[in-house]
Amino acid sequence: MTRLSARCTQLILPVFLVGVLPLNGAQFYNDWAATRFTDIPAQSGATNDPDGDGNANLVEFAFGTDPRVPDAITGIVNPKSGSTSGTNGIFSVEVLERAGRQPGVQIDLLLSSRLNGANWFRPWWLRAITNSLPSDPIGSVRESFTTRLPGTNAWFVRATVQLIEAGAEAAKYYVATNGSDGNAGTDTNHPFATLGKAADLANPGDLIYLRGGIYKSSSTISLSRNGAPGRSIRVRPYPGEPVMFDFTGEGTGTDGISISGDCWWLYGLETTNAGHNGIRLSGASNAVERCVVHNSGNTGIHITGDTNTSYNLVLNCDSYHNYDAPKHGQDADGFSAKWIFGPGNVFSGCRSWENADDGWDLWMGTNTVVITNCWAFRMGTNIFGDTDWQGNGNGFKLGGGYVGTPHTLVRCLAFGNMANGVDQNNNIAGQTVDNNTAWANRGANFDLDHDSTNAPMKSVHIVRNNLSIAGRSADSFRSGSLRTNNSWQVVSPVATNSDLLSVDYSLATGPRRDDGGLPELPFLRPVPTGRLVNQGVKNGNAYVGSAPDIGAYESPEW
Ligand SMILES: [Ca+2]
Ligand SMILES: [Ca+2]
Ligand SMILES: [Ca+2]
Ligand SMILES: [Ca+2]
Repeated sequence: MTRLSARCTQLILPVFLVGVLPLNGAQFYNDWAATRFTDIPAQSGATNDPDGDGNANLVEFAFGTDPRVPDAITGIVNPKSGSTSGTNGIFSVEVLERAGRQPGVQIDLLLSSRLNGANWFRPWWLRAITNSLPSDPIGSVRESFTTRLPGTNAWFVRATVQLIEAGAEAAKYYVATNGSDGNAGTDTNHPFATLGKAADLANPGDLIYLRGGIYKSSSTISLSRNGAPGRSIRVRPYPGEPVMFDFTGEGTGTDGISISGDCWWLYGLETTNAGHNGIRLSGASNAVERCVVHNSGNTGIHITGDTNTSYNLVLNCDSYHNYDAPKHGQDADGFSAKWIFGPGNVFSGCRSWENADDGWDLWMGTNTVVITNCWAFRMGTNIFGDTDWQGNGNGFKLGGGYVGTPHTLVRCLAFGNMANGVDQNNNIAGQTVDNNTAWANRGANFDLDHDSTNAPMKSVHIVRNNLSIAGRSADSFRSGSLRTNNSWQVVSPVATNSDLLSVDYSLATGPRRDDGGLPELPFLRPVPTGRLVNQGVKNGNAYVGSAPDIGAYESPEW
């Protein structure tokens, strides 16, 4: 633990917790050790401690100490600044990673105000790599962690280390840009050339590795076979080798990757220049995780099909610069679930920016979609030089076409969109809109009264704990909407930028955490102990402190 305060920056004792480990974490660590040492300790598991110095191999791996030699890990966690009075103190800690920043290892810092270690919590941390000092080992980096908390406490600091990437495992099929579909495809020296070839052979539980590089394809890659529950067919890059699919040359209306089968798990892929959707989902129980989809000719990641199109998860994906030139931007959304699909489809942890039309569009969707912890920003901006621009520019468009389906939008950010932040469109069912933050949209932040014909509603909107600041048009809601504990109801005078830690959105498109999570920024977070904290109504969503905060973020308490 390191004690952090301005008056007393005192190193007490470093304590490292080792996080959840993938099954083959030992191999990842062994690969590292093999390149650095002439021998690998007999106890080479990530949680083993063969030198008995109290630091598990994974910790020594993360911080660059020797797993074979007892060495106290000192000088790793260094308080840089703290404040002792007033509120909103800035606390900064620097972490020395002697062996450089290990890919796939998530280091987090926990704080407690008590020496006995009660009430550890993880605040948000703005992270930046800083220069190493002349006395640091060659190849080391220092990573700064900065947060803002009320300034009257001294904090004890400890680190957790979690292994995210586990290194290569044995795969059923290998694909490489220099491969051949005439190869056996079952080892890395005889890879296939196309993902489609492997996909046509895959069975439940199979892993397909893609070696790094750019895969060019002018036709749709179809994933039509089925995995099984608990035994998805996994498609992912070989560890440490970025993979891009470039669909340049596809015709308008031709998708990039089409998942019509069930139980596929696509992880860590990038697509560009698809003729139509970058990734289209029409099967069931599929996961698309940590994929980046951009410059598609229509919506980036799209769910549609039939009633079997259900329980798909789109997790921690980014979708940007998608644009349909023939219709001057009126169709291409970042993410969408449209027309016919079944229940259980979820978007979580995703970012959508600068797409031609909307961030999310649930146009005429026939079943409830949950969108949680997602960001939609700068939609509808004509960055494409289109002289007959038709893009809408809503952040979250919750349905349309007078189909009545209740959707759920929770803990999302909508900001800087050219039209509305959150928009009902012509959905005639009530929507659940809880704990969202809408800021500086060019239309209304919340327009849940968007229906020019005023068609009768099947149910009422539930609108709780939302934060609205600096929308250009007034927020509006269908009469009868159940509105509870929103910023405009509990804060007077109305909430302004001064209720926020930051309105600097410049890092919103920045890198994600190692675990795939959204970047942690001060942007749009409530001022600690400010007017938005603990002012929400308990609505079933997790919170800290005595009650939910207003908006998408919870201030930590201790
Ligand atoms: Ca050790
Ligand atoms: Ca050691
Ligand atoms: Ca749209
Ligand atoms: Ca709270």
